[in-house]
Formats: sequence, C-alpha cells, structure tokens
Amino acid sequence: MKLFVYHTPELSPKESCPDCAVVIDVLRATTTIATALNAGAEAVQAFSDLEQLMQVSAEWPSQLRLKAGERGGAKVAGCDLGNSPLDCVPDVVKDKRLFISTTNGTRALERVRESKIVMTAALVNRRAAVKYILKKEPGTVWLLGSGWEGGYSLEDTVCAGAIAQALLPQYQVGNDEVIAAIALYDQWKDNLLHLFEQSSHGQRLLGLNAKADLAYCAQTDILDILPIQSDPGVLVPFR
Ligand code: 3SL
Repeated sequence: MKLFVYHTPELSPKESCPDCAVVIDVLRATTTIATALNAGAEAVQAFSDLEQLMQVSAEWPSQLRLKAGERGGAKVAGCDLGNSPLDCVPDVVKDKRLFISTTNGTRALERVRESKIVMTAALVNRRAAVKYILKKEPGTVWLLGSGWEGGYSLEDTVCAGAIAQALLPQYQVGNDEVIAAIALYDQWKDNLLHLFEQSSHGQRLLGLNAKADLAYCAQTDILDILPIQSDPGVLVPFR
C-alpha cells in the first residue's frame, strides 16, 4: 500500500486517480465542510463554478438549502454564507444542504472526484480520516493539498504530514513529498497557529479579520466526523 502527497491539484498526475483521495484545504474549505456536517448539515455539495452552484441549488427546497460562496477569502454576494467554519453552527446548518464554492478547495475536490473513495480532511478531523484509511486499507492514497491558485500552501502540507505520519507504519512512502510533509508537521505540531499566522493565506485571512478562524482551523482532532463523497461532489458524514 502506497501513500503520496501532492501540494496542489496541478502537481498531481494528470490522467489518473488513486483508490482513495483525501482533499485538504485547512484554510478553510475542508475545515468548514467537516464543521458543517458535524453540526448536522444533511450534506455538503461542492462546486468549482459559482454559476453552476446557483443553478443546482435553485432546484433544492429553499428552506433546506444554504449557499456558501468564497472568492479571495471574502463572501460572494448573493450567498447566505462565506467560508467561515465558525458560521456553521447547528442553528444555521442543521438538516440543510450546504452548496459551497471556494477558490481552491472545491476545485481540488473536482480534480479527484472519480477516485473510488473521496474524502475531505483538515486538522480538526485528522484522526477520523486516519482511522478510516487504516480500516479500509485502500491500495493507493493521495493526500491532495488545495494550495492557492496553483501555488503551495504551508497549512495544507502540514496537515498532509499529520495524516501521513499516522499512516506510515502501514503505508509505504510513495514520493518525496510525504517525507517533507512529515518533517514540516514534526517541526510545527506544537505551534500550528503560529505557522498559520505566518503563511501567505493566513496573512490574507488576518487582513480580512478572520483571526478566530485561524485559531479554530489550527486545532487538531476536535471533530469525530469524516466527510465522504456519496455522489460526485456530494459529501455526507461518516462517523
Ligand atoms: O481557497 C479556498 O478554497 C478557501 O478555503 C479559501 S478561504 O479560506 O475561504 O479564503
């Protein structure tokens, strides 16, 4: 069984998909997805294209839907929510379907949506992702960072390292990025918030007054929930 880390969708092999794809966008899409499902959302349906989100969500009963849109870190006009995990409380999301489009996270999800198993992970639900993989033992696993517009993101790679470290006793290293991600996690695991505050996307979010989001996203293993793809682009809770 082999484990690979790819820092961005662009760096992953083009014409193939793994047995299991773990999409990571710690700041903030995959943290938001885990938090929404943990707070009782019925499902999260992800779109890279905002127009498509608007069309598909319009066909869903209005009392059972929420539209969440983010571009450049800010909430998209016409949406109910932006991409802050802190907005995903039971009073807001319970029993609703969250239709979400974000700059990078939902695009990464689209890249690997044909994989046999697709899940999303962040630091907040890292243990749930590890537990599932160790139990199901898929032959090839990709930990896929979302990055920022094709570039590298520290926070996604540190989360990939946190997951990889826990899988390595059972999995072989598939590429050098696995070792680099684990080294990054080892270096920063006790000070993740400080790492996020220095990262380029962390800086961007601080400029948008999202300091509380950074602190929330930097927590490890606080949610026992795993978003798993049931239909293309649709994530449902696995506990
Ligand atoms: O890029 C993304 O998908 C988002 O998570 C970015 S943000 O944190 O909402 O700005």
